[in-house]
Amino acid sequence: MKILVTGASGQVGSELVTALARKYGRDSVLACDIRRMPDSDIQFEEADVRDRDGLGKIIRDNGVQKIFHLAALLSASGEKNPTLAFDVNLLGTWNVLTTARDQGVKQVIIPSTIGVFGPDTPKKNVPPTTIVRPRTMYGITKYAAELLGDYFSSKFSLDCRGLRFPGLISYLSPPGGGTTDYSIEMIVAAAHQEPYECFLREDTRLPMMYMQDAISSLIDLSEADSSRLTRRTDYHVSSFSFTPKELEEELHRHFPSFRVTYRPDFRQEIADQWPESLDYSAASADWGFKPRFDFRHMVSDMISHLARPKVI
Ligand code: AKB
Repeated sequence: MKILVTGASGQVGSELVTALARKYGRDSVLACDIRRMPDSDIQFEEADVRDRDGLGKIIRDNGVQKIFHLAALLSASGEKNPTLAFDVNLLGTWNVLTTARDQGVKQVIIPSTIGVFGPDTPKKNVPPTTIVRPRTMYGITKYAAELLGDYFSSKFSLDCRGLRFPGLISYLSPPGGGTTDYSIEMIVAAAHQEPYECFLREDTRLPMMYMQDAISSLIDLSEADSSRLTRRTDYHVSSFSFTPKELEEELHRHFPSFRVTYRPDFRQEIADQWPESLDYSAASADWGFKPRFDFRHMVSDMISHLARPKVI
């Protein structure tokens, strides 16, 4: 089976491609993105999801049967360039779904995000079915992508599945253009023994997850027995929630001289619309979702991969 990953050079894509190659064999994976993946020996095709013909050719020529559609602009980039976010996130998803339908692809997995929530959404332990009125271009396009996935599943029997990710924390590939990116930047700064200026207020509590758990959740959802699924494109997954101040304090345990200053910018308004925590019981009940990393374990694992030896 050939598995296509769009957005393969991004923060999630680059790690998903490696995990899929390990699980199903290198020849089963085809990576595509607008920019080449650094240091990878996985088959790669340069592709822009806005180009339906180019995408169609890649899917046809390679006999693709499953797609992980990760290409997307994140929340902060989406507010800076709403037209590009609309084109990549929404038209790109339309192109992937229509091409998948027309070429008999078996399954499409589309990650979504807590960005679909808006200021009217309850804040704590939010279940998948709740008030969803996003006010960012990222949220609007990702929510529409969830609905398109539902539509293609029921109308054309295309097996579309998806989950709403919280902020994702990882050390291998840098994130780009997200609101939860502060968490990675803060850990990297501490590990490199540099001060950090945080672009969110110190009391902004958001749900988060370590990348290893995010990658497992994508693969587990894709492999789950369809007869057990009670939802399609909006399973919640999450591991823990914390504020910038709590992360700073945890980092102090490892680096007592670490200093953070707070200077909220336009991303504060985005974060203020998102919930503090998610109810992921449907994912646990339907396909056994269970995160392995808690907050402390995530921080110490990040540091073990990032810390530079101290120069004396
Ligand atoms: C972002 O901050 O935009 C993303 C997300 C929560 O989807 N990390």
